[in-house]
Amino acid sequence: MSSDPHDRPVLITLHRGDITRDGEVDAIVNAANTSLLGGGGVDGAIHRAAGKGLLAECRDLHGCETGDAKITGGHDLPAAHVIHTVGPVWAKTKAEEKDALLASCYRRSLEVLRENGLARIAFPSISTGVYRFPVDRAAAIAIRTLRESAAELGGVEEVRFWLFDDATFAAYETALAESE
Ligand code: AR6
Repeated sequence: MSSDPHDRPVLITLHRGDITRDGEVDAIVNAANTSLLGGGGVDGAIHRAAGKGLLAECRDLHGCETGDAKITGGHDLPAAHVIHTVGPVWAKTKAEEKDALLASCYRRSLEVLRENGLARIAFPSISTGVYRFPVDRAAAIAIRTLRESAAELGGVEEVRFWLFDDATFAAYETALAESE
């Protein structure tokens, strides 16, 4: 057995509730849209809790492509940073691009985390709300991509999921159990 921490699978934990209240990670991830100027769902909750300073900082980012991620400060949030990523809209994405674009959100979020010297991150269930990506499929992609990307990048100490409802929690529980 090796004692190199990079050889160990990243710690992934599942939580019920509101991601905006998590002050124990370095960054929370926002399931944003390409404008980065706010919206409903978790995006709306993050902007409400972070205050107007977040919107002002987002304006200077000039949007974000689907599958990419950009970082800001956390402003009034307990977490110091927000990583904004844009998931695919299920109905508007070509069949062969759906899974890859969702995987890219998780991979790019971890890359941005590590590029900024950060180690602990919390995610919502990207694309499975308004964007209607099927949650079982999304959960499997999320867990697999995070395990692979964390192993490649190194230095990721903790990945948390904040899941809002029973069906979403159950989907991630199954995906996590199947990945172990
Ligand atoms: N904490 C954790 N999870 C939450 C929270 C919260 N405070 N609020 C909602 N969820 P969605 P998407 C869950 O629609 O599908 C926005 O308008 C929610 O129950 O927020 O990627 C953006 O501006 C669901 O399980 O994100 C975009 O236009 C999950 O978070 C669009 O929605 C994701 O649902 C993005 O759609």
